[in-house]
Amino acid sequence: MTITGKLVLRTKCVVLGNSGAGKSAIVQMFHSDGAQYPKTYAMTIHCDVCVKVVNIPDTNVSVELFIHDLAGYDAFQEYWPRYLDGATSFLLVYDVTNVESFKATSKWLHLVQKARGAKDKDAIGPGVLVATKIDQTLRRAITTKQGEELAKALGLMYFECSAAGNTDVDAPFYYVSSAFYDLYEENLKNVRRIAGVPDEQPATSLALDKLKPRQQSGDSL
Ligand SMILES: Nc1nc2c(ncn2[C@@H]2O[C@H](COP(=O)(O)OP(=O)(O)OP(=O)(O)O)[C@@H](O)[C@H]2O)c(=O)[nH]1
Ligand SMILES: [Mg+2]
Repeated sequence: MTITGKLVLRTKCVVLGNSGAGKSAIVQMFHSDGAQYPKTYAMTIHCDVCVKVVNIPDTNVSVELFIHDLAGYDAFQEYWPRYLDGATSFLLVYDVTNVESFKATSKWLHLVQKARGAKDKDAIGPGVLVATKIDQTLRRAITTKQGEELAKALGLMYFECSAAGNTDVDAPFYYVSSAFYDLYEENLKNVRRIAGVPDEQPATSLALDKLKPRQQSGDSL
């Protein structure tokens, strides 16, 4: 596809999972390029929002991630649907040292599906399962294999990271950005097919051509 200028795509990316799972730590490390690790726990109240731009390699496309770091504490559950409303991508986080957070992932995925009114998981936009705190090797209760199996069952890509160790925190965000771009391209292709627009021609220019009044034969310019 030929695009002149820069194309910016925007996605509301919700980060969700049990309280204390490590969501804010991941978000803050990603947002600050590894500079800000919250050593002391500060519970998220309602939802924290930040924006980060991810450039898609070898394209002139960037994805603006509007990251919504959702409070996992139960007291906020009546607000979860509101913050999930309009989400088009998500990171579902659990703590590898905490079995409860691992077990709760299906509940969280169900909430995403409900908020999107989606009957099947493919309709809810790109999402990933993120196992965090892998630096806690001695306290680890959930293995990589268990995580991978869960991800497969939920139909999500699996990532492992440690915010404390600044290990692989960016990867799930990059994946979601790239998958969101792929989804955009796929949808654009479908629109082109329906509109009968050849792939090499910019869709916008053709749409404008079609809007021009047709010349009647014999009309002078
Ligand atoms: N060892 C270790 N500790 C971590 C890691 N990530 C977060 N923590 C700690 O885990 C605690 C909870 O982290 P948060 O990121 O605040 O958890 P949260 O999921 O945002 O929790 P809520 O805001 O209550 O939903 C904090 O004390 C962090 O310092 C990690 O990768 N390794
Ligand atoms: Mg938090």
